[in-house]
Parts: sequence; structure tokens; C-alpha cells
Amino acid sequence: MATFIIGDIHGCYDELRDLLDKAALTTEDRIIILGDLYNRGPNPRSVYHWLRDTPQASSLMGNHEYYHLQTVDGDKDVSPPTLLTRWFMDEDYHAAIAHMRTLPLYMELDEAILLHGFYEPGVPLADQRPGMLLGLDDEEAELKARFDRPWYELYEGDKPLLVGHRDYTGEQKVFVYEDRVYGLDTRCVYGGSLTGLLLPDWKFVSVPARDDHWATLKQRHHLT
Ligand SMILES: [Mn+2]
Repeated sequence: MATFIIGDIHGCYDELRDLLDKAALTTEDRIIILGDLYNRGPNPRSVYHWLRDTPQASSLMGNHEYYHLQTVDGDKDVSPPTLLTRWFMDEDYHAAIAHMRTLPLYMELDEAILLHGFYEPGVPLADQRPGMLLGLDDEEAELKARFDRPWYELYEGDKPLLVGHRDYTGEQKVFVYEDRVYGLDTRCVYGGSLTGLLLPDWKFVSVPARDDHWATLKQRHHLT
């Protein structure tokens, strides 16, 4: 059995289908998404339907899922990406929210630890703050203020980390830091690519984005 770990999908359903076709998984294989499933992309509802109806697939929580939960709980003003997803989800939104509440902040596999955002150096996995694992902006600012190097250079855990959320290469490419930290967010929703990592072979599979989706959506809906 293989495990296929996919980076930030952000509502890019067509590219998800392309990636799954290219990976040629069997029904025995497991699929895990690193979070940021819906916001900014053109087809969050189809991504939700796929996730809901695919028993072998599961997801972590990303900062964007957390924003949805905060807004429906009245703890945060709704942002344009969150509002658009709510609108695209239509009558599925409440069920999608209920599903978002079930998403874990991290997963530990035999081969690796999976999380969406950041890992605070020197802190055991079980004691990581939720906002750090989610990749919230204030936690990122704290990491930059506290350490003179990027957080991933200071990671000393036993297992490699697989993360999403940021493009650490600046080139919309897969990020690999000393075979210890792997960044799988290759910016599909901004016109990059959608990337998955096949375990236990540690084989990357990528497909190109079909558009700079967020730029198109912003233009279409007159968002700045
Ligand atoms: Mn994110």
C-alpha cells in the first residue's frame, strides 16, 4: 500500500483530477491532503464532494479551513477568499464546515510527520501550538523575530516533515531541505503546479496549473 500526500489544492479540482490520473493509484492506496483545500480556487465544491466521497482520502486542517471556522463562529471578519468559497459551496457549505471541524492539525506516519504550516523548533510535536501547525501569520512573525534562521533549518525531529502553506523556493517548485523538511505547496492556485509525494518511494508527481486561478477569480469578481 502506498500513501500519496498532496499539497495545497485551493479549489483546483481539475488539477487534482490530473494529478490523480498521473499518479495512477490503486484503491488500496491512501491519499492525504496537507490542508488549504478550498479557498482562492474555482471549484471548491467539487474538491469537497471528492473528499467526502473518497473513503481512501483524508486531509489535515490548513489556515484557510481555520478561517472558515472562525468566521462562522463569529471570531473573524469574512475575507474575500472565504466569502467566495462559501458562495461556491452553496447548500453544501454547512456540511463542509462540519467536515472542516473534524480535520486534524497533524498526522504522524511511519515515514514522516505531516502538517500544514510551521514547526516551532525545540518543541515536541504534541506540544506544538495549533496556530503554528496551521501556519498563522502571527506565529510566522514570531518565528522570524525569535530565530535568525528559517524554522525548517532548526528542525531536529526523528522523522522528516512534510508541509504545505508556503513556497520556500520562491519558484513554485518542490522544496527539499536536507532530506528533513519537504514543502509540497507548489502554488497551483497562482498558476504554478499541484504536487504530490508518493510514499514509501519518496517519488514526486506534479501537474501544471491550468490557469492563474486566483488572478482570474479576482478579476471576475472585482476583488483587489
Ligand atoms: Mn496555507
